[in-house]
Amino acid sequence: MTGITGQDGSYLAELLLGKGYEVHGLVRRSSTINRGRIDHIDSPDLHLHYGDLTDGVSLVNLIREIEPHEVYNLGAQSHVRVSFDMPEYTASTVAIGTLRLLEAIRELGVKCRFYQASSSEMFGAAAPPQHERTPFMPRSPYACAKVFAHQLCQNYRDAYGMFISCGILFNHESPRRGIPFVTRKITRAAARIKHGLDRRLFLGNLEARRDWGFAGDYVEAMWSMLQQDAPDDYVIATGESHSVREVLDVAFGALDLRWESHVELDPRYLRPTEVDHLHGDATKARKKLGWKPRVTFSQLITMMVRADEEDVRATLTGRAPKM
Ligand code: NAP
Ligand code: G4F
Repeated sequence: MTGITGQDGSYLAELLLGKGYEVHGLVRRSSTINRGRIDHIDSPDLHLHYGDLTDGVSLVNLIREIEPHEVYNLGAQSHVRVSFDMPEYTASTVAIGTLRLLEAIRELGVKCRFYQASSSEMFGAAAPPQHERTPFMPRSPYACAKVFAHQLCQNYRDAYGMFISCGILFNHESPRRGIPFVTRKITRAAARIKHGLDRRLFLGNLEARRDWGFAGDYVEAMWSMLQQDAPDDYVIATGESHSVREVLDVAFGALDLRWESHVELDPRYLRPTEVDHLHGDATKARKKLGWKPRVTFSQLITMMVRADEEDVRATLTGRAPKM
């Protein structure tokens, strides 16, 4: 698995270990250890290996050594706003990183099933609701790179008969979501404001609408895609969309706060091109995979607020916050 230290990777690792898998995760070298999301996993079946999606040699060596039965490609520079500042690096991890990994598998002749983390961002400006046949109209370097990776996967499936399935996942969140993403930025700020650690929250476009689900539900769909008789592509979404403003309503409301007293607009968080409205139609996944989301929008945001409150309490009492 690439991206094991990320939000989705941590939930997927738990799911696979629970099913009796031996899990091998690729981790990047960094000057500090960055494994907060998987530190709690205590299993002899979890193995971590240094590697990087920008380093083809490391991918070849790992595929040769591990000979995996299933590969989940979750690693990415996954922040859309940052992709405008670092387009080349984003393309190198997201687009060419996928190519490097597929080529390693193909060149070594390893027979495995491959899951590609495609994204609803690929739909960009396409009118909602978006489904598997909706044309891609990407609006950021990140989305362009995901379109490249997605179409490359489809090409390798057709050209070489590889078992490659792409999950076109709409936004999914959790208490493990990275702090720079809007839901977590809001739930964390609300908790910190409630307990006196912060006073203000700076945000960009409050009108953008997303189809937000719970990451724990979404990793089940990833696994399920690789258990089918044939590879295919699936949209994974809740079928409901909400605005950033509504996230503020639920998060601050859960703490009896008025967000209007704390939120300020900061143009730094606006994007050169925005995706206004993502709203997925996951009918195919429901029919073919039997997949449906369990956690509702307000349950999700409230769950995140409660977890962030727990972290604030830990900070205030001198314990280490979980995330
Ligand atoms: P995330 O929390 O940002 O995690 C990204 C993971 O990729 C981290 O483990 C990160 O490692 C790793 N990574 C970054 N650059 C890398 C590189 N050069 N080489 C190897 N690994 C690298 O993302 P996520 O939310 O779990 O999303 C997982 C995947 O699904 C991503 O591909 C994302 O683009 C895609 N996706 C996400 C959503 C969503 O709403 N969450 C929706 C659709 C698609 P570090 O921990 O070392 O940074
Ligand atoms: O939380 P976001 O940064 O998520 P975004 O851009 O939708 O991307 C996420 O979901 C994609 C799936 O559709 C993934 F592929 C991708 O990897 C990532 O996980 O922003 C959501 C919305 C945007 O419209 C943004 O403009 O919130 C708006 N927003 C308003 N203020 C903000 C902010 N976003 C961020 N990150 N920070 C703000 O201050």
